[in-house]
Formats: sequence, structure tokens, C-alpha cells
Amino acid sequence: MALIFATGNRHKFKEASELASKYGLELEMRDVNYEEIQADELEEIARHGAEKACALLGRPCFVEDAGLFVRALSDFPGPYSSYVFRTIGNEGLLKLMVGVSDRRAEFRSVVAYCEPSSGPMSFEGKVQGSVALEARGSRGFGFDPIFTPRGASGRTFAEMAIDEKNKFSHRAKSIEGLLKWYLRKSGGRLEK
Ligand code: ITT
Repeated sequence: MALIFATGNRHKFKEASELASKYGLELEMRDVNYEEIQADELEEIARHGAEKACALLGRPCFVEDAGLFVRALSDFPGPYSSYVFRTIGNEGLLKLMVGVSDRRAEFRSVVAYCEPSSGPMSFEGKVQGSVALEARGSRGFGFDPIFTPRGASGRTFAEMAIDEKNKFSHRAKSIEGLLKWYLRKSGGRLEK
């Protein structure tokens, strides 16, 4: 039985699935309409979401909350990334950075896994990099065209195929933490 990733974002799902297949695990995408709280910490949002999604599905599942934290903007948009992307988008964020020489930024991801009988477990992943001077690339989603991970020779996430993004990404790290823990816990077997 596949492990459920409760998300409405098919890009996130593809990234996580590619990684899971390397561990011999299959993921199932479920767009569960759980209520997402607004909070300053990704971990709080993810843990709360995992409990809600698990209660709605009646099955073990995990959710992920992610965001872009820009140093010169005091970590904005951070946990508000989804809203900021929908409203001002990449062009808006680039405008906020006009004339800003400190372009350092970090993507963070927290995944939280929950079972009907036990509280959530969470795992974090981060990648450091910088905000590009202009949007580049057509792959991926969200802020991918304007984020350059450290060590990628100036290429943005949107210029990378999924397996390459997974070598750097915040999501690959958090999901990997979950998968390793999950395989240890279940002795390689999937929960029913
Ligand atoms: P869920 O259904 O899983 O909640 P979502 O797209 O709403 O999907 P989040 O709440 O985690 O996801 O929103 C985080 C936003 O941050 C997301 O919409 C993107 O704009 C941005 N983001 C997060 N991870 C990203 C990544 O790997 N690449 C580009 N942008 C990312």
C-alpha cells in the first residue's frame, strides 16, 4: 500500500515520488481539503495539517509546508510564501529586491507524518542560496525561476530537471528524513 502525501501541489508530489522510488516506496497523492492554519513556524503549520489530513482520511499520511526566507527582507515571505506567490509572484519579489546587494535566501521545508493512533512526527530540510537578478528557466513551480541554490553555478531550480533539483532541495532533505525514519520504523513494510 502506498504512503499518502496529502497535497494539492503536483510538482511537490513528483519531486517526493522520484525520491521515494529510490527507497522502493510508492507515494499516493491525495488533495485533501484540510484547513491550513496561519502561523509563523512551518513546523506548527505542517504538524497541524498532518493531524487534520490524517483525521479526514482515517489513514496514515504526511503533509509538507515550505517557504522561501529572504535574509534582506527579514525572512519574508517565509510561512506566507504561498500567499505572496499568488499575489505579487516572482516579479513582485524581484521588485522588492531592486538595489539590494545581499541576495542570500533559504528555502525551508517541514514534512509532518501522522497516524490515526499517534501524534505527528516532523522532519526539516533547508537549502541555502540566493535570489537571482532575473527569473530564469521554465521547469518546476513557485519561486523556482528566481532561486539559485549554493553550489549550482548560478543555475536556478527552474533550469533543473527534478532529479537535479532533488540533489539540492529543501524538500528532498525533509522527505528523505521522513523516508529513512519510516523505513526503519516499519522494517521496510508499508503501514496499512
Ligand atoms: P500544499 O497543497 O502541499 O499545501 P502549496 O503549493 O500550497 O501545496 P505550501 O503551502 O507549502 O504549498 O506553499 C509554499 C509556497 O512556497 C508554494 O506555493 C511556492 O510558491 C513556494 N515554494 C515552496 N517550495 C518551493 C519550491 O521547491 N520551489 C519553488 N517554490 C516553492
